[in-house]
Amino acid sequence: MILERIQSPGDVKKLNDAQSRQLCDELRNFLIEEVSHTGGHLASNLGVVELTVAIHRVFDTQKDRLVFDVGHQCYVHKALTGRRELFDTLRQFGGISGFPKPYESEHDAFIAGHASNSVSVALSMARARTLQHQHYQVVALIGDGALGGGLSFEGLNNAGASGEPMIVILNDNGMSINRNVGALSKHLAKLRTRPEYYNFKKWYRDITGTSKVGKTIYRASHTLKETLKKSVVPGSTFFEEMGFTYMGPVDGHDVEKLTEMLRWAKEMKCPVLLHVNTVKGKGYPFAENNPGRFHGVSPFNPLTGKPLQENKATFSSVFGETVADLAAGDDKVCAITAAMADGTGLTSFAKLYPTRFFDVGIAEGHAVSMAAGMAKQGLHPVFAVYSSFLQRGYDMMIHDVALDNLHVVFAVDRAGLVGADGETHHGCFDALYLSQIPHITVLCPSNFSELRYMLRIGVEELTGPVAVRYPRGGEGSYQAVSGRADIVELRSGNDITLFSYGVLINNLLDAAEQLSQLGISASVLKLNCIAPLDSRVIAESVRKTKRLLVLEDCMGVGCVGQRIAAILAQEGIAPDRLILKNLGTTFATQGNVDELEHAFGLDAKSIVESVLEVCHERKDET
Ligand SMILES: Cc1ncc(C[n+]2csc(CCOP(=O)(O)OP(=O)(O)O)c2C)c(N)n1
Repeated sequence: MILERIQSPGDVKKLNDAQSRQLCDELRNFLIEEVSHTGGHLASNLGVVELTVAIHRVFDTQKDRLVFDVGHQCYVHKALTGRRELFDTLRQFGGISGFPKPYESEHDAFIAGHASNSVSVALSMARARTLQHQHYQVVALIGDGALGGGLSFEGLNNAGASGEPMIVILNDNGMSINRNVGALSKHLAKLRTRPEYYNFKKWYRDITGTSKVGKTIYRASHTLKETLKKSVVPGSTFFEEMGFTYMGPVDGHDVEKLTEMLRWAKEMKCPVLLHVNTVKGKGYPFAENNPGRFHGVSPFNPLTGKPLQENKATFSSVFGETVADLAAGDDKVCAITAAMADGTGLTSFAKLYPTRFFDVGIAEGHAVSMAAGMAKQGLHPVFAVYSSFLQRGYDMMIHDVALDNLHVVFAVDRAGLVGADGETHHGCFDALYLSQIPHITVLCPSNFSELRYMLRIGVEELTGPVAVRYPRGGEGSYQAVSGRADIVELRSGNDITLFSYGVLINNLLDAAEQLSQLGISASVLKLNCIAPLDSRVIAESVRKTKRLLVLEDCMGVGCVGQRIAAILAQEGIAPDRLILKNLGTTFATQGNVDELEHAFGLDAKSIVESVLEVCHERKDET
């Protein structure tokens, strides 16, 4: 086994072509085996095996900077940079991350998780290198899906004009999570079938020779070369128009060819774009045939490709069914996704109502502005988006939607802790940032029935911007639909008021039950709407219990608990004891949600402990 002997990228550099090919085969088996246990981004990683090996043959990632876009395709890189033996901890609590993390290894040049920033980051690193008179290469590795995001265009626009030496490797598999969309993706599809421009250039360089005279002719005859090129490879690429030297397209599963191309690109002293054609899921038939399903997988049987656990209903699937039902009754209802049709549950809507379904690509800001225009012209747009990615559309929410009080419904999926994807993917900001927006209504269903109910109210009855926020995965044991009230009392008590929203209400109810067995009677309040905030019921309860605990899985500063505390203080009814349980000021890491809730003291057991502490305090005082 060659893979077992690879301790660092230096060992990869020692391999010849045949050994490199063998290493790629071994890496594929390794990925399938490991990810079948841990879950993770399998298809994207299978697609970049040869590319990553070639990168490590040519570059020194300790010194050179390799910037991953999204970063979900970094597994091979991790396996080759000293972390192979940690793969059984991949995406687990305390284990290695499924995304690049500079704190994990000096080979991880930059944080990644959200798409389309790699060109900007690589350009900035190239600028830093030049300004500091240093010598290293900067490489951005970006997929065709991420390339369609607006931020990529800003990066290309700036980089192409800068003339700064850097390499953008475009990993073009024709896929985002689902089939890629947009005009650029059509342009790439055309380029994919073109003969390689690189071959022509190489031939041209070969005939001009490597001698001093030949090199001079080569440099001096640039115009002739360009004319000749156009006669061999007709039409210019988008990238050349943007100021890049375009190379490719090259077969992304030919490790020798890739190595050669990268060596060539490394010699250039300008922005270079290397276009690489890959197959998402390469080498594992189940993933090749269904790359969307194997984009991000839960543990599966490697022999059958089937998940180890049956797919159960989730908030996303319930959202998908409900929005399709709403569309059946109202032909103005449109659904928008930013490249997340499967993840947000919109697949069946897309099939049922293709003319009212819009996948805009990885372009959350654009999706929000587009929804605003639709609402202005009388449609009923619903933008389904993960909480953490909606961060990209925040200004558009304020400027394009809220200022004119437009009726756009935001279906904010993955609100709260998401689990194994970790820091970059937790939806731990939306409860704060959504609540800041004037005119907005933010609804928080605690179970599937409430999601159905609130979505219908949000689309059919409310006006202005509406966000319905719900978590990843399934519901808990709280099953009732608490109705139209902003706040409902689920349990009455005298010793403390416990208060939360969304699925966390289950932890409060569990805690209240355990507390009652310990002789403490807790009042449990459930907030259906966190903006605007109706504090009357809370104030009443706090007057009685004098103690308040607010449970949330979002950041601490500006959380609902802080807002309530401020309102109560203004009204002169501050509780004797206030316990705010939330994520505080740190980024929550990866892990399953139970582990993370426990780590942050958000689980029933931790709530009981905190309550016992303050209740005993008062007994001690009396
Ligand atoms: C801003 C943002 N929106 C959405 C996502 C979710 N997402 C993760 S990977 C991905 C598809 C990326 O496609 P591509 O760049 O072509 O990479 P591939 O997986 O095909 O290699 C999407 C939409 C994200 N990470 N960031």
